[in-house]
Amino acid sequence: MYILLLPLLAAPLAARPFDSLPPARTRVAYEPAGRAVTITVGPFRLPAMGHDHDMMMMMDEWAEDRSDLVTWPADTWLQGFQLRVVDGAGRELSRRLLHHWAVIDVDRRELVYPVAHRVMGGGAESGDVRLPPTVGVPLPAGHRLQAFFMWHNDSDQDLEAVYLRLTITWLPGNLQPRPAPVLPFWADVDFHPGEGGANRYDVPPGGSTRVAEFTVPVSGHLLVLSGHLHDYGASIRVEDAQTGEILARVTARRDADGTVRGVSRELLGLWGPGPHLEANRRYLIVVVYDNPTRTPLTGVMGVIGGLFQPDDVRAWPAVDPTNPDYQRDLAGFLRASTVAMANRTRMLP
Ligand SMILES: [Cu+2]
Repeated sequence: MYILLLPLLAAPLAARPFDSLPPARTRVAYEPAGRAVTITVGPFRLPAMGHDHDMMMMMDEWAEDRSDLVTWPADTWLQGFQLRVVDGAGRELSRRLLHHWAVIDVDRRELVYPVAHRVMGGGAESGDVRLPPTVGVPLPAGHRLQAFFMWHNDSDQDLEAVYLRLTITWLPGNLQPRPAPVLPFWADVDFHPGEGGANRYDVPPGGSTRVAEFTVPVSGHLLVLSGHLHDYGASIRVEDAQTGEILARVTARRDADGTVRGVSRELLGLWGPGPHLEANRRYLIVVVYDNPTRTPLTGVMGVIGGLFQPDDVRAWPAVDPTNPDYQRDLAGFLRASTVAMANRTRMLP
């Protein structure tokens, strides 16, 4: 019986090696001595997409992969993270294989929106983060984290068995002197909770300036600001809506052909307290794109992200899981990742 079955099973597997990939798994390594937690998700199969960005968008339709929920193991201050893309042998691959990624904390709300807190994340162009030990992101035991990410293999080669490996470093929650609490935040110039991809817009020839208003529910200082822009992006600034005062600005680092290589990281709290945002006051996010081409740029994004130091962290509103935006946002993540995981051209379900 086994003798008969084995060749039958082995033949198609040998002919289609990608199909032999096991489904992506989440592994968590908690290393208290090293004050680190490493989350590994994979394997994923990444077919070559070439340089056709629109093609990726059509095929995957905002498909994001996800990790399982990870329950945080201890009362901590997060200090930083190191993100690596590795192959099955642990060899490092290009970070640019990840178009964007985020880890959400479903048990805390965002600063600007009543949705799950994006506790860390970035785009292909952003780097690792390491905070000075005088500040930390409070993360208590029991908070549930989940990673979501979009792969983008723009090389000419299919990649087999690719893993995302995220190492998070922390300090013990009872550390003295106590670090100042800081929380990552983000704001989107075109925010649509739960509608992945709806935050994209087009830029006509000549360029555009797009504006959105936002408020924060708790006062505090902007310590660090960076952002996410697509090619030909120029800058993003934060303004006081009433006075027009520019509180902060980040700029794109670009190649001569308009390719965005990075967005500046402004250390606003390095030499002073950083700009102060008041609870419930109106602010603007202003996104500037150039477009020297003769056709519209399609599907661009304008997102700021950074670190916020609340005047009183206890005033941070509790997460409200019954809030419709919270639910829409989370449902969007889960829907997008269900699409990704059902894509049989990439991996087995
Ligand atoms: Cu983007």
